[in-house]
Amino acid sequence: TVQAFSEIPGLWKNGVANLYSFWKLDGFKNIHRVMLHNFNTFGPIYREKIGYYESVNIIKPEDAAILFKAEGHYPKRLKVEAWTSYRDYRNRKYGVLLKNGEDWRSNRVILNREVISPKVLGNFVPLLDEVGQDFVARVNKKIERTGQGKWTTDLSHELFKYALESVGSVLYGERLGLMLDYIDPEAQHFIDCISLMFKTTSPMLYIPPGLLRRVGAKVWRDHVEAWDGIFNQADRCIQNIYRTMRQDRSGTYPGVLASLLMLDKLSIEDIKASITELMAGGVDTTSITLLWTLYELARHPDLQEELRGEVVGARASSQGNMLQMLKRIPLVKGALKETLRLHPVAVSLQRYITEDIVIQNYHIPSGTLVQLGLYAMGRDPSVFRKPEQYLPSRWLRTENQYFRSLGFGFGPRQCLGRRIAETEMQLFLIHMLENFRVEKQRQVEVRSTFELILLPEKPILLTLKPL
Ligand code: HEM
Ligand code: 2DC
Repeated sequence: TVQAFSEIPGLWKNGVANLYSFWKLDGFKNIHRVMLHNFNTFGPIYREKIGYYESVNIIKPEDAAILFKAEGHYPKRLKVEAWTSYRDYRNRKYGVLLKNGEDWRSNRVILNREVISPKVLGNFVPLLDEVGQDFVARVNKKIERTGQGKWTTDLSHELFKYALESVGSVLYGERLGLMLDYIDPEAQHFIDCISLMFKTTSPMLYIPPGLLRRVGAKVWRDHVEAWDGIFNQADRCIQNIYRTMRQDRSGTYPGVLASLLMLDKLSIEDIKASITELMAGGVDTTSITLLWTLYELARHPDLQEELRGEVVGARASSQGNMLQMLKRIPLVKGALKETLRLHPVAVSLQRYITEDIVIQNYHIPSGTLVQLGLYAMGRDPSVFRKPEQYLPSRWLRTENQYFRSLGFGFGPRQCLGRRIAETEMQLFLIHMLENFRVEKQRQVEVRSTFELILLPEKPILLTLKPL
């Protein structure tokens, strides 16, 4: 017989007390390890209440399948109140990231066609490939300048620029110029604002932003400043395209923004809101995933050679056709999935379920917030054998992948930037593997820290050498 909702193990009776012990454990920065610990204590399902937010947590792929079957027509994630509070405060529209219900769906359907449908890949690839080539040229220049035939650095700053240049080129159909020596200080400010925005969001997951605003707390003020910087820069880019739209550039792909404006199916305000979200969502996510991937390849030199072999072979057999080449690099794609397994951007996926479900023999009523612990699942030995090992081959066709590859979320509410992210990251690895060997000094393992997204807790130093 099915057990009652109230029988689910966990600490969910006293939100304030739990918030206190969470804070004492430094849980704000360790949410991923706290979740892992909770699964070890309570088993594959537990209930929790921290501050004002209550959820049921699950970890198994089979249970994820049940969760996503109950997400309904308008899937809804945990509401990040810091983000909605800012928009309300400044009277700015929600884009797809924050919309819900029919308003979300109607916007999302139109955006899907321009941003994630397979037909747009052909438009994105040449743009993203050019950015990849420019990154290689930039690294070569840096190596030359050291006079040592190699370059040792914390690549994160370069990767942020690469990511912004990439997403900018597909959104606006033109280059921002971030692969040059002297970059627009406003673009650098935009990058800094995104990091600050994420960092100031995490405490507000547990302490209501409305309260912090009333007491004039610094996190709230910093958060507003960060979003202001993000919106100002995005507005400048959008205005720039809007002004030059009439210029005849027949034949060339004009970018996502111009395509949406010409399509004329969304209001300009809706377009602006979602383009801003895409631009802001496209920086830290892919750059950090690429940094972790280079880190893993540096730790596994033999694997790095194997991937290089695959890339060289794919280049030869596709004769300069990049779309073809992208179909011939299964191990590179496996490496990216493996990175997201061990170092996911999102600690969890969440949905408010729209029907009653049974998970691990417990009844869960419709309306409950259910979280899949993505970080914990990636490290669960009953889901991935030898989970501590970085093995891209576990993602080859022959392996069981049922509800295991969820780094970008699932279903109609999955990551809208997924195609851009995947293509941009694959092209990056192709170019890097074709041109450089990546090495690192011996050092203890780098762990993750939670700043809304998971980030390396300390700088990762890598050495790049020309082949
Ligand atoms: C949503 C992951 C890159 C824009 C999401 C979600 C995840 C995610 C897990 C929530 C999905 C769900 O609830 O099912 C990632 C990862 C990335 C990445 C791992 C790179 C490695 C990007 C990029 C962009 C972007 C490059 C923009 C170009 C968005 C947007 C949403 C979203 C707009 C909200 C979609 C909606 O609510 O309809 N992402 N993302 N992401 N992501 Fe990404
Ligand atoms: C953070 O408990 C932990 O892709 C919370 O590109 C639950 C939660 C809710 C929403 C998640 C968030 C977590 C992590 C960051 C995500 C976000 C949804 C979208 C966002 C996964 C897991 C991200 C990084 C977007 C950001 C776009 C943007 C304009 C800021």
